[in-house]
Amino acid sequence: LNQKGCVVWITGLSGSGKSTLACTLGRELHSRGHLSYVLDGDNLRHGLNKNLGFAPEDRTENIRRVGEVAKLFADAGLICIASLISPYRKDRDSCRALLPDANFIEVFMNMPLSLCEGRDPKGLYKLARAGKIKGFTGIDDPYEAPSNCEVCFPRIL
Ligand code: GGZ
Repeated sequence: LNQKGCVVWITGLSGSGKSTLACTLGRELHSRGHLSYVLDGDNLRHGLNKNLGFAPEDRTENIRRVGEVAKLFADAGLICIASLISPYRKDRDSCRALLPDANFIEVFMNMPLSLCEGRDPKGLYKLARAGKIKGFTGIDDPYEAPSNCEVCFPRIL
């Protein structure tokens, strides 16, 4: 194995395609002989982060933990693909600060809210609009778009 570890951090709204990209990227890397591992926010909330909700301080702690774990994977030489809404810029920047400059690649799923809400694969936007989920990102909780991302889908900033 001759591979330098890094973190690919995928951020964006719920339903913007983060998990799909993470999975596709992992498969593509595998086919090219690279070891990778996907850390998916939604999955980690069933284990490592199951004591956390969606209040701002909980999201911050969620991102902090995943950033630290991602760094461990990168230190071990893997390409760690982290897929979380990670709505607050300061939290993403804290994760970036854990790694050498070239080893943190921030990927922004730049999808309009209308598109994500139109897809609504889990019906969560509908619940949020009905007031049955409070503090839903993009509805009544902010999403701070990156200003310093390395990659932007589908458009270059
Ligand atoms: C945002 C929420 C919320 C609220 C539940 N706000 O698209 P999903 O459903 O499958 O993935 C989303 C997931 C977000 O977890 P993250 O760990 O990525 O969030 S963060 O980075 O902000 O900590 C969504 C679901 O949880 N979900 N309630 N209120 N998304």
